[in-house]
Amino acid sequence: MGGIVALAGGVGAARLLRGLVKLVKPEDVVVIGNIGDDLELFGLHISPDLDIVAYTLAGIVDEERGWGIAGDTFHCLEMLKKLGFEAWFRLGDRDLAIHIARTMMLREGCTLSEATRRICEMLGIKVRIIPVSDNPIRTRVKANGRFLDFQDYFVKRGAVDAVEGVMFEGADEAKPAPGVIEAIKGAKRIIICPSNPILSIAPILSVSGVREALRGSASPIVGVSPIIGGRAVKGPLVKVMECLGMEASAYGVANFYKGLISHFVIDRLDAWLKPRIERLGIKVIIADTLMKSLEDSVNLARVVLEAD
Ligand code: FO1
Repeated sequence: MGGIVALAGGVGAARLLRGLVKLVKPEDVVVIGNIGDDLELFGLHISPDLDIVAYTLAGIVDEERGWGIAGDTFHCLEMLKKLGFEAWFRLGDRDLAIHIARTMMLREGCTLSEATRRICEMLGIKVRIIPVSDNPIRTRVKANGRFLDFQDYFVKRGAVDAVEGVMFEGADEAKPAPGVIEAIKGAKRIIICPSNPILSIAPILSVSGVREALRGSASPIVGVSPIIGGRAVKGPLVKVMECLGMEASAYGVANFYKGLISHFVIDRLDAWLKPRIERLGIKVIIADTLMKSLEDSVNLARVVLEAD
């Protein structure tokens, strides 16, 4: 019997996963994480989406922000600012320790997936979190006629720009990290978390062999809509979809995953879209998809596990 595989971006994915591990053994869950948001700052390798999932599962995430470590301080960053360095990416002191540890492991010759496995072990996480690739993939967002690094677009500029295109630099050469394809092939259920399909899930799908392995799977592939009532729970998804000429709705997300997912969980507010989504050949499950409390996460995870 295979396990459960989840394709994951950041906060939305982490919130679903914290519910999932209350219903199934964490050892049976493999998370395939997005690395398109990774960046290098102060000589350190930062993997925001892998960390958001890891901190959430370790129970140390800053719940309000959804990223970073609860109760963290920012002394190091403040000092760097005094020294004249840019401090737009809010790296807390404890968070920095993780980036230092990861960077040291990478310098010693570890792959990103090995470093991630070791960090997860140190944090007591039993879920296996695998970056989709050990090769770098960098999401670049085209705005005002030029490509910006993802975090420049997202954090530094506050995602205010009209998006003219998105590319995943390095994706053509990237190979799936060890365990990624095997996990998909052996999975009894695959979840596409409520993450941004264009900025968080597409970089995962862009790695050679991933899409094919998903298409070849006979198990249910259950997507969860990150859009509720025409609004993204977090981030610039609606604006990005509109800019790229897509319908910014749960239907638009389902259409993006057409041919890939067997089931799609949409919010009650979007129940009216069910017939249209079903015409895409996708089974639709209507549920409460907003995850504020742990109970919300568990309830949504149950819906995802029971979809058939
Ligand atoms: N998001 C922000 O909006 N502002 C930040 O300053 C910021 C810092 C940060 C530091 C570490 C980390 O792991 C994540 C951080 N994030 C921050 C979140 C992150 O950049 C995005 O939410 C993801 O890349 C999108 O999934």
